[in-house]
Amino acid sequence: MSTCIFILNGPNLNRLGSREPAIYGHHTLADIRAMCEQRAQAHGFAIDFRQTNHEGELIEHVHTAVDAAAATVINPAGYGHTSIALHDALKLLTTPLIEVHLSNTAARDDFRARSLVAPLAHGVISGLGAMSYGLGVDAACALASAHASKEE
Ligand code: DHK
Repeated sequence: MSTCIFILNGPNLNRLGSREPAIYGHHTLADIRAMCEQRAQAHGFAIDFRQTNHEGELIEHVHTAVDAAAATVINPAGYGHTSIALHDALKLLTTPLIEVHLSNTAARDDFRARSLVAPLAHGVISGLGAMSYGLGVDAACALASAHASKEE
């Protein structure tokens, strides 16, 4: 079985740290990556952590996760609200999927209330800042282990 958790990040998340810190916090994406790596290691998993500002590239990353991930954590950022193509790509996954958001999207603009990813996810963690990722990794590792033992 794969022991790699894919953590995929959509547009503008490379600007974390300086991007609207009152909403997204002061942690950079590099900080979040290091935290996810530690967290996954504690569960016996490695991570493959990716970010892109391009929809097609995000879909390519999902395709790689389809072939190689034990589970996937995704912060689709703006594409989660708009991208049918991303939704279709995520449908290819046969391993667990967790959606994470730094901010509480339900408490923001109306256009952020709809997620095209959430109906495909095992769970959604939103509004806890960098902690959303940490909890997302914990959940992904637990679900990946459960999924692998079912497959045996
Ligand atoms: C990040 C974004 O870039 C927004 O487009 C989403 C999400 C919320 C977040 O909270 O992590 O609406």
